[in-house]
Amino acid sequence: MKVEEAIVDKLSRHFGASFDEATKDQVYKATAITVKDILLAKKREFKQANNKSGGKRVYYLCMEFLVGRSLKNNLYNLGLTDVYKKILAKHGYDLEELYEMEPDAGLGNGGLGRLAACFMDSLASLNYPATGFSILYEYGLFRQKIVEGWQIELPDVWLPGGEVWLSPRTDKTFVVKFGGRINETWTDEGLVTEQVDCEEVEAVPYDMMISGADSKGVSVLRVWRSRDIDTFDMNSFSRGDYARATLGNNKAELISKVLYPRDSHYEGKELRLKQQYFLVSASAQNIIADHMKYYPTLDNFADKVAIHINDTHPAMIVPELMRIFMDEHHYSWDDAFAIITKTLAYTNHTVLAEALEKWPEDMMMRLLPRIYQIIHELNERHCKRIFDKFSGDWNKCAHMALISGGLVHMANLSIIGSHSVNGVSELHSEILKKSVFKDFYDDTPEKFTNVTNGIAHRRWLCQSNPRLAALLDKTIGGSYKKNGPELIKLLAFSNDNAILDKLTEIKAANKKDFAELLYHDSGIKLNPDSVFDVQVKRLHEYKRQLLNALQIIALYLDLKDNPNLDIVPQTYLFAAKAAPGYDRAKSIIRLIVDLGEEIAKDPVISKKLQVVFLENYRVTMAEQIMPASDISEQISLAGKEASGTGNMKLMINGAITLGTLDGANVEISEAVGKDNIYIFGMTDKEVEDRWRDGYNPYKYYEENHRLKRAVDYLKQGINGNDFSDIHRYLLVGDHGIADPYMCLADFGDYCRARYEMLNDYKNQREWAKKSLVNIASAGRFAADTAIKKYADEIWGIKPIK
Ligand code: T68
Repeated sequence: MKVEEAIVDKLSRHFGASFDEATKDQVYKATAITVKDILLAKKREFKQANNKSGGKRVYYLCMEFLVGRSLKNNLYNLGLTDVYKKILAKHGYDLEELYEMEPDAGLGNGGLGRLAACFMDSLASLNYPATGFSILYEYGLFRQKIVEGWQIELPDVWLPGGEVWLSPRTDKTFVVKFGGRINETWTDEGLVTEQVDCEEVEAVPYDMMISGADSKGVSVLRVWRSRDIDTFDMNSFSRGDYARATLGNNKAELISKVLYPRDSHYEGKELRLKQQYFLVSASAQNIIADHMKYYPTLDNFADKVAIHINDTHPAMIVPELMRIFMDEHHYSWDDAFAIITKTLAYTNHTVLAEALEKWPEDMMMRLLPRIYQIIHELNERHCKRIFDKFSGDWNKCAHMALISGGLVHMANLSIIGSHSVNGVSELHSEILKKSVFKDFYDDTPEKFTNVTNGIAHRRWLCQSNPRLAALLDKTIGGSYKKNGPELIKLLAFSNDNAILDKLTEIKAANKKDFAELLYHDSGIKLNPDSVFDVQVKRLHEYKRQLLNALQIIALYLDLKDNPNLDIVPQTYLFAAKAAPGYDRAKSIIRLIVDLGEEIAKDPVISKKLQVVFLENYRVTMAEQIMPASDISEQISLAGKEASGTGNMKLMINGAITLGTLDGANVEISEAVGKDNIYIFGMTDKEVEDRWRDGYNPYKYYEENHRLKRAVDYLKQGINGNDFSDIHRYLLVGDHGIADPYMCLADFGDYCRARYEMLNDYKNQREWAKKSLVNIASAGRFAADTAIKKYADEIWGIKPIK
């Protein structure tokens, strides 16, 4: 069926409407359904080709996939944007406006979830057979509203509008068991282990298809929704107690109700543990059932299947596969373990101690008795081996144990269950080997490797910055779309003034667009002629939005002293969600909002300095802001940010990094060279030394007059609000050590680097040249590069021909 007919057909069948009668929302949905149909057909062909080749497949397990919008991405990747644009225009619809009808699929918190989504895109574009597994959260990450400076969380109702992309597969459900007890009986077939008297929850899969770009590939994202099996209590019903009759229903359905909104922090809630096991068990059963459809045995499982544990959240895949191999397929412990470890690989995404997951032993014993038994046995065997190998080193045993201090250590479980362990930037992977997982590295150095993160450059450059993409196409040809590193060809134009001026024009046009969009959406007016300095990411102390705020306060006070100060007009754009229970993060948001409002009240200073906190940061907003940014703030305390991916998205859009030597900033710096990035602050090694020698923030405060003034201003009240809690936090420690992320220690050098940067900004040609070098050097951070490395060195999968 032709596209036009297909849309007409969907409108009529789903909404009983013609183009003339339909609402814009209905036209969006009908359009999306036709695209989904194309994707389904494409997926079928791709799957058949893979079945024919008998190739290995990767399954990517992740509690979050921050997909964002799908219509634009899929049309682009299918090469159908223009076709759809024309047809819709014929009926009076602007495709760009239809894109706006789609809610973001916010099934993730931040970098980790977005990385998973970028990887699905690359896998499909490179023709690798891949399935992502996750949970169909009814409510994604909360919507953020700012009321009088405070963050308020509202539910994110994304399914109306988002569900058009999902295909329910009610024929492929699995049962997941919780609680009860374990029965072991001897029968003619040997020992039978069963979980009885337990709660059974049905896992119903919904598939979302993600098309590759200019390829035959389609990735499947399969998300599980929980459903009660005994949906109806007949006894209650016949007594007339209708509410109770459906009560069970709600309990099971709670599992997939809502995404936990804490990033970089371990959440020890029973429901979270249930979510994790729900994902793991449904996915493991699905993977094994698929395998058994084609092969009569699990002996070749590791040759046909690679499973990725994305952060420790799905770590229970290790005992769950052991359970299925042993209890259902009668493998011996050793045979099962050998196959399973060959199948599994694990990526760590954080070194923050508070983020490392440790589940209470008793909770796991009660909720997942069989899984607990298996982990217990894994632990016994593992500890014995370590004890023998390191001749009775109890310390090592204690560090490496799966169970210790009444807690189950999920990172340790992930490492011993996997054949590969990687960090997400070179620096981060080194830190894992040297400190966080040092004992494991001493034990099995061959497991440890690095794969630096990457971004879906077609989404973050070609789709979100069409002006820049058009210039690139004209200047270096379009091959960089397939092969990101070819962006380097742009370097040949670094002295071409016509190209440099064009880059400046494009940035100016993007800034103007963003300013208009913001004015339209929220009434906030930006000065597009100022430098756009952007810090957009989750709010966390270690990311140091507070350091940025302090620097702004210092500048503001300078301007109060001397309103005629000759500076480049500056617009600071912040956007960040704070985890709901994270009070410090919320009070930093409030500080930024109040600071912005106070400055805005000053008619003179506000012409040179503006601070805006953008509400409800999400993928779609990121796509709008990245192309309009001049300065990319990547200022985490060295050693804390595992990689960062916003740094790569900003770079590829021509923003220049102001950053510490942390995470992937180190590699960005190597890629662009020191003239094209502004690095400041302590290195991770210096941070360590500073702690060891005794860190005293007071010293920096006393020594730096501007810093002292800025910090003290917190106590004076900003926009009528008191921030002495932050003042205390920085100088004496508010419930803990003072200035735990060393904002004061890095303040001076941060201001120095920024001063140089703004000075250089005045020479727009030179600035454009730096921008060009950044764009040209960003190709190595294409997610395709990372995926090829995972495929070749970790998963052992091949593209389907
Ligand atoms: C991020 N981690 C890293 N975690 O902070 C970032 N955590 O440096 C890195 O670039 C990115 O992962 C991709 O590797 C996260 O985003 C979470 O979102 C998270 C969520 C739940 C629990 C723990």
